[in-house]
Amino acid sequence: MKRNTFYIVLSAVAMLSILLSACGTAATPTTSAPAPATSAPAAKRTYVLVPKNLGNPYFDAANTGAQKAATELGVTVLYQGPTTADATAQITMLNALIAQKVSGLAISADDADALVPTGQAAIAAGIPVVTWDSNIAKGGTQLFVNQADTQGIGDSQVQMALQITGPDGGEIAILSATAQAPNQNAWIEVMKTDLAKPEYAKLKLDTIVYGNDDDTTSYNQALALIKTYPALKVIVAPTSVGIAAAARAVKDQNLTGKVFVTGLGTPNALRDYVKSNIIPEFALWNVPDLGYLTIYALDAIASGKIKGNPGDTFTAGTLGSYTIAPDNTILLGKPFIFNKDVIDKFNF
Ligand code: RAM
Repeated sequence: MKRNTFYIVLSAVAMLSILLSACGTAATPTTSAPAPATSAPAAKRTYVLVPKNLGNPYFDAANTGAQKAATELGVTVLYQGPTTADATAQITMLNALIAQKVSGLAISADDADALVPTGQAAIAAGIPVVTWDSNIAKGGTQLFVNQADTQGIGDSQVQMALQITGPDGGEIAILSATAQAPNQNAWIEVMKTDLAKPEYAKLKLDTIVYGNDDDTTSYNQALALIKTYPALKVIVAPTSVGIAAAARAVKDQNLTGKVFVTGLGTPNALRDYVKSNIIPEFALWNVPDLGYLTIYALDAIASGKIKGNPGDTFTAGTLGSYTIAPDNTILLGKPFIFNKDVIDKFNF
């Protein structure tokens, strides 16, 4: 791919298959909660945007978009999450929010299966549940707001790794978030399938390690990778916390130009590493827009405008109209590729 490539170009066929299969392993149910008999007026509706963890710039960026939507809709959006990306902590917090009878929950899940009963309990209590970024498995959510198609995100990770190594390939390692993370695990499955294809035969995956979306753990994991695999060429970190920590480890070890980093991350956190070529390129989507779309989707259900069923259409402010796909998902768009040519155009 050329350095000035901005969008990952997906073929019409790929897009169609994405729309049909959208979130892969994290498919959502076709059942929806009944809309509350009488919806509270907008001014009284309080939603909670729940990230995997607090202190993560990625989720903070989503919250800026969520707050913009809240202002436009005249609703309140609280931003509450566990301090670590831990499903047990997230469930405890969600149970408290259900007991408080908030008007709706927008969750980035720390575990696809563990959160199903919690999502079901909220829905049974008449509290609409929408997932975004990282999905809850069947039955635990009414709608998944997918940031970009799972296949496209996974493909982008191995494509970037090969561009960085060049055609001769070399050793790569994956530094992920948590071992239970629904979104990273779905992307890693795509990456493994891609790596088995002839076009990626020159890339050798040494290992997959987990930094738990914690900066220190991710940094230490990156150091361990560098030490354990002396021929390692690229650390692929499909997590905003992991990619920044891995780049810092490479810089601190004076390995710039020898070990490279790529993956998914936020432009502000990675700008310097892109310019120093530790991260020649990385991918992401418009995170503020993801938060914005999520709150519009949640409000459409909570206000009774839609039930959240496949085929339902709603308008998400300046992003326009969305129709819920047969698998109960909506798709924000395509991932972007960020490199030194374009990174200064972004500020989040
Ligand atoms: C981290 C989280 C999040 C993921 C981004 C790319 O912030 O794991 O779920 O989407 O990275």
